[in-house]
Amino acid sequence: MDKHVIPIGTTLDRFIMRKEQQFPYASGELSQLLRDIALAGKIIHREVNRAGLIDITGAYGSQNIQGEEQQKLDVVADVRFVRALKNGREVCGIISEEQEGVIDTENHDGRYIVAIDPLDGSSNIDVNVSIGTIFSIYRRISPVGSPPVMEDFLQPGHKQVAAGYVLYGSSTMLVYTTGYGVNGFTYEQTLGEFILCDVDIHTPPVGKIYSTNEGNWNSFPPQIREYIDFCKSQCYSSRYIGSLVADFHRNLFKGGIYLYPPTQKANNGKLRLMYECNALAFLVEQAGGKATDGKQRILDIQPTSLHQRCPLYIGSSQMMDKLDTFLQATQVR
Ligand code: P6P
Repeated sequence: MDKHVIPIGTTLDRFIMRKEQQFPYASGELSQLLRDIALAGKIIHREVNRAGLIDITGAYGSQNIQGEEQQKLDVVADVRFVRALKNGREVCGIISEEQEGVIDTENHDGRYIVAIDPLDGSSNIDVNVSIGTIFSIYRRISPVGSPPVMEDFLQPGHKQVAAGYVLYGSSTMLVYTTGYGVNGFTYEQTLGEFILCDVDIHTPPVGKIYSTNEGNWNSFPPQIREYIDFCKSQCYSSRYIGSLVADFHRNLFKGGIYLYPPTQKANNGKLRLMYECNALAFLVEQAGGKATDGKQRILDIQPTSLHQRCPLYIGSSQMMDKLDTFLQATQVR
């Protein structure tokens, strides 16, 4: 077997080690950071899977920076990931959907920063629908040895060195990229290991699924309504779980397109650039797909604030190209 081929069944630890051997300049810090994220994912897996058995479902009783009702598991996930990243010592700073400002880990020698949505889709927790963690990793810009600064975080998505998600579904999966393809690992809880199950994932260039909340139809831009009508004319299936990671993961494997356009409630879209859109855009491009905000590549957006939102159109390349013909069409009425 080609020594560069890493077989299905390989543990995440061994996969990371083998990949590191392919990049002699790698210092092992990013590898350790990925291990820290996987550890936190295992802990959240345990909490999510017993959520109904302990008093950990339901609202926490406070709101996050977005003004959204925090779920108890939201807060638990945020605490767990921040603690794992602090203890891992590779990360100098974190931004989280659940916290307003920059989290200084005090690891000022850490060379990386992390943007994270600790538990996306958390409103689905109480009804046992799949939820997920989304993460982006960047190299810091400020000097090693100093506290993190805002410019460390306000980097465009094309500067990511790694990104991925943990999907807590019928099985728990870790899917990530370091810019050299996308690989998927399933958590084998009896072993406590993430096991390689999907090697070098490529999303089909076309699919027959479109995902959007059609309850927002009346406030969708006309070009989006016309595109959705086109999807219906092609007899595509509408599949929308209301949990971004689950919707994205299904479309990644089956082919499809996910749309969160501007709406009356959210005139810049609902999803957050730094810890939702950028990570998924990096993944989908590595898998052969595309991601835009309707005007530009998500990964080219220059952030101006930590929690800024943007419209998100993401999925199979040919479906994204078709959408673009609708978005570019001048509306002659
Ligand atoms: P809506 C969950 O709150 C989330 O951020 C994503 O996981 C999901 O895709 C989206 O919002 C659902 O939003 O407005 O359709 O309920």
